[in-house]
Amino acid sequence: MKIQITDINARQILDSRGIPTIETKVTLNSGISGSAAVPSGASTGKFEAVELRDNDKNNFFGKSVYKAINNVEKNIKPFLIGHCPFNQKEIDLIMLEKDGTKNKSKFGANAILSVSLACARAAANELEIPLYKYLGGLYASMLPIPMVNILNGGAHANNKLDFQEFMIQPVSGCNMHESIKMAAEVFHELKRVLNNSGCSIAVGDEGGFAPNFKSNREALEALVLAINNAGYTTDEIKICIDAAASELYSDGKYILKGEQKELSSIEMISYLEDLTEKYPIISIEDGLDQEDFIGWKTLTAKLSSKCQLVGDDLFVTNYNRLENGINEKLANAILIKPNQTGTLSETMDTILLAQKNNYKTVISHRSGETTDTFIADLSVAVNAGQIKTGSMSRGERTSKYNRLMEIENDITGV
Ligand code: 2PG
Ligand code: MG
Repeated sequence: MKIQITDINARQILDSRGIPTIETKVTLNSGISGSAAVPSGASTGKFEAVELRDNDKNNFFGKSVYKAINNVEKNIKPFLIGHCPFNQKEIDLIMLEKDGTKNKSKFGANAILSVSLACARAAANELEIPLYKYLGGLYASMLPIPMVNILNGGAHANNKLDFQEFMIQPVSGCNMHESIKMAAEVFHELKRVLNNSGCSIAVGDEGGFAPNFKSNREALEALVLAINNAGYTTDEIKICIDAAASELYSDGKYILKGEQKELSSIEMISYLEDLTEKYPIISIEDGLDQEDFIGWKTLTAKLSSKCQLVGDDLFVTNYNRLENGINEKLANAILIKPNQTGTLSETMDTILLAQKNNYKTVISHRSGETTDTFIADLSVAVNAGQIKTGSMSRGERTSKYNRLMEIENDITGV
């Protein structure tokens, strides 16, 4: 029997912030199906593919996604019925052609991605193999090192912390189970540190604590203390930050409100350099604004030998933007978020381009997530090396860690 797509259905669900998003189910003629739900960002890059919302003020303050759902069922489904789910590229291409825009604004990247990912899931289910094996084949074997975001600031919390994410990376963890154990222990130790100093232990959007620290340094001090209190050294567990600097940039200045600083691009670079000298920071994401290309060039020239410099808003998982970054020597790593580009095929192409050019790849969640674990499988499928998927709390974050441990068991046969 030739396997074909026979039905595609989409529905509106809620993401982890209580905002509507889209979940799509692709059904095959065998009766097998696959579903996927799409996440949503808060600190979105200017050049991301368009997330289509209804803008109807009477419906979830304009955030409902019925237009995207309608596009899946009326404008995408008719062209995919009868197609083979194993031809991922062909399926994605059909959607791109029918949408016809550069930024997927006609159908919405949320609509298109939900079909793209659900199609891959249906295909894996049809073959009765795990998603990571379907996507990555025989060579999909490397579990990523997690970057665990245990202190939230910026657009992800209502505190005064300027930087968005303070993450720990258990670099000495010899496998996923151990890395998760190490990170979880530091997370709990940080809770104790905060409690003891009378700080709030409420969590932000990505499950990290969101105390009212006034400076980035205060946050970094707390992380080092928690790492040590948990019985680890800063050689075993390192720190990664996401400055999300596009959010701080205004009229050519980086505004650090909490620290009452206004920095030029060069001053911001010195500020970051100074932090890397004082703290065990091994990775800085979006240290500068998405269009501060001259700054990025200088930052990369200065810091790339000792620090991973990750482009998130800078590259938005976009092949052309990454290609330009490689040519211009901007950053040395890329954050990969499938919903920034809108199809699985384009996500894979961007990852391959990065890997061919020795740019490190970090597969990433969004701040508005669902319990969908697609990115966990993707990170193993492409041997990404690293994953960023939030803290050791909140189900939409831990679902990915739990899936990674399941994959590890599957690979090692334990
Ligand atoms: C980021 C992401 C995920 P958002 O900036 O890296 O942590 O945040 O989804 O809000 O863009
Ligand atoms: Mg980021």
